[in-house]
Amino acid sequence: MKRLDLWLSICVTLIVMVRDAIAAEGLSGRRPNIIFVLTDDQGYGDLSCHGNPILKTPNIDRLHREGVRFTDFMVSPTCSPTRSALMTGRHEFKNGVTHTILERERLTLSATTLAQVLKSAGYSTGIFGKWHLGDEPERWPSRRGFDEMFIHGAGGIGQSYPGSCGDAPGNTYFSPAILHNGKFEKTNGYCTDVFFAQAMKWIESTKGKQPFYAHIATNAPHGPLQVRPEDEARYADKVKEPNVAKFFGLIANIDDNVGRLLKKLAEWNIERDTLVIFMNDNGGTAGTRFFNAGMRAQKGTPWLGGIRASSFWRWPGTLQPADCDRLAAHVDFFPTLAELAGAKLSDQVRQQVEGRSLLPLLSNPVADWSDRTLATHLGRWPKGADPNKFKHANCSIRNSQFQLVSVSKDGQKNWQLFDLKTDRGQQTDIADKNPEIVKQLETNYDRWWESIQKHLDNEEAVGPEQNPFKTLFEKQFAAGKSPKESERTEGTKVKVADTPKKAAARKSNPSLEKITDVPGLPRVLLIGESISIGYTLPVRRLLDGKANVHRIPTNGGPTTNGLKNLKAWLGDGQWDVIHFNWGLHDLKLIDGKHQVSLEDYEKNLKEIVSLLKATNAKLIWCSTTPVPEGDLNPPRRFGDVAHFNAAAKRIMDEHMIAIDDLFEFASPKLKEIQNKADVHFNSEGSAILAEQVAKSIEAKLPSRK
Ligand SMILES: [Ca+2]
Repeated sequence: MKRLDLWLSICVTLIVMVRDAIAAEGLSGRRPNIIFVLTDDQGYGDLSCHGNPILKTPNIDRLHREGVRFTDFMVSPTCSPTRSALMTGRHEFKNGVTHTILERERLTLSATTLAQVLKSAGYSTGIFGKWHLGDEPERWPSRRGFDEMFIHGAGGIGQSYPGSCGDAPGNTYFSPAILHNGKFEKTNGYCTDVFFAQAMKWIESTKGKQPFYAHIATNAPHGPLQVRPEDEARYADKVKEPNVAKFFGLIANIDDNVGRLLKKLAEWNIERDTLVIFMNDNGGTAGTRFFNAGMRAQKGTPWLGGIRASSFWRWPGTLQPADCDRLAAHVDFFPTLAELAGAKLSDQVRQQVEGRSLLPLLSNPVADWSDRTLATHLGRWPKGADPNKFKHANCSIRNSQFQLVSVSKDGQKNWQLFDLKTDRGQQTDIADKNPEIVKQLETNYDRWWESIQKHLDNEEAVGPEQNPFKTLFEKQFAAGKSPKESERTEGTKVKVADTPKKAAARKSNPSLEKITDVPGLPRVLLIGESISIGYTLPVRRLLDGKANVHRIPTNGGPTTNGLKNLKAWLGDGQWDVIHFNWGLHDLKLIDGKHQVSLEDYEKNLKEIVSLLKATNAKLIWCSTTPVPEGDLNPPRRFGDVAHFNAAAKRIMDEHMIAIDDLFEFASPKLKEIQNKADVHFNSEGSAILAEQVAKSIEAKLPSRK
């Protein structure tokens, strides 16, 4: 009898497996059009279909209602990592992607992208919006399998970091200049509207000829929360926090665009030939304080709230609407679409792909799905650091039931175990009671960590001196020509008063430009924030013929930013004198607290000083200039400067570093030289400060031979 039971159970299992295989086979090679909508920094809870009590997303909800929705779908904790996994079918670290900036956002050139695979299978391919896998021309999507490219640079519109990662200068969410097949176009309209409009225009031009893959990746609702006023107004009286109203407004605008897209598909009568997929790229952000679907933590963490995403697959007439609770992930996207497209994968690409085709689950959401483990790691260790020291800093490994999480500041192992079936909010650590499960998952984690080591090829990468998007933008508009009609985005008009050239001239700051050395003169580096940007040009003039006065290519920001970027700013060149300041940003108040605490400021500055001393340059510390009394925007307190300057002075005295006391120097004449209710100086003030700075630098210049 027992034997008969066993046989019966084997037969049933076999029948089920064969049925699932046949159903999946039915989808394999069906070659639908594919539209992928990927939003940036929208959380799982930022949708009405996921229970958000205020936000209304009727059109994305429709994708949910009419599609297969994966309810346990894993992505990475931040932007580029998820995008690289989607594009390659493997974990981001195997693509060299361990950050979102610092050249560590660049997808290794040795990977084959999903777009290349789809193209090889006869698809036309287009990308609209965010790429964030490398801004250098050889890394553009147009070189990596996309026929049509319409993208902004960096991780978001208007962002710029030292090295390769940066958008066209002067861009905001309104009418940004967008890189269209290698040329910038000045658009006219709100970014999300522009991306969807361009995608729909392209779809219209290509549909019916061959199947298409349209990759629409919005930069919204990622901050800065530059929202259309009418969208913000939809939520301004519904939530207390203005930022949440803005954030919801950004999502409402995306939802409107999804609605427009669905309407078009119906109009074109291609709904039943088109698979529309919707996802978000990492855990929630501004909306999570309001609603986080019962999960713990947000973007940038290995908790469920950092890595669980929406994943809706709508294909009317083919996919039956249903929830699928099987454990799935971004790495499954590539093999799923490749199989749908009937693409033939080379052995090399097969080896690249770690994910599984989801076709069996799309055919039958309760199909057998053997358990798996998925590793997560935030990355983002400091540039130049040994990744092994951060092995357990912000990581997790999970299977369908358990998640093992380690979060620690110093990289020490700090495993906690959670049963996701009974404790989705991750409130009860059950590691002590389940040593075997911990051990098993940890073994998997160690093996995984080992496997990624040889792929970390961006860690030491040095980026170009200037963001490639900026270089190209300046080159394109240097002749003073406004974009030709043919270069403009459909339905947009360039305002005569705001040509890209004028916008560039307005936004680009000559103080930040690179200078060419006059041979034989000593080399000076200015490091500081906006105050030093203000005096850079007059200092340069005052030391003309005496020194080559360089400055860092950006606002130095707080000490945390300095630590991150100092090596890149110092470059390989020899410096004779470095004149530096930090403090004005550290002491800025955010929610009533210093952006960087006084204690951390002191710690960071010590580290900075030791890095600077290693250059063998003569160092000059410049004290932070006075903060006026009264309400400032952003807020700063009048009295704080003294404390920060005192902490800095202690360090400089200890290291016998010269001090250029601009605080002392500027204080008696503040009324004349500083702007009203503002930390900045008027042009006369900058010139006066420059005299003092030039004087202290000149005293340290090497004597002429
Ligand atoms: Ca993101």
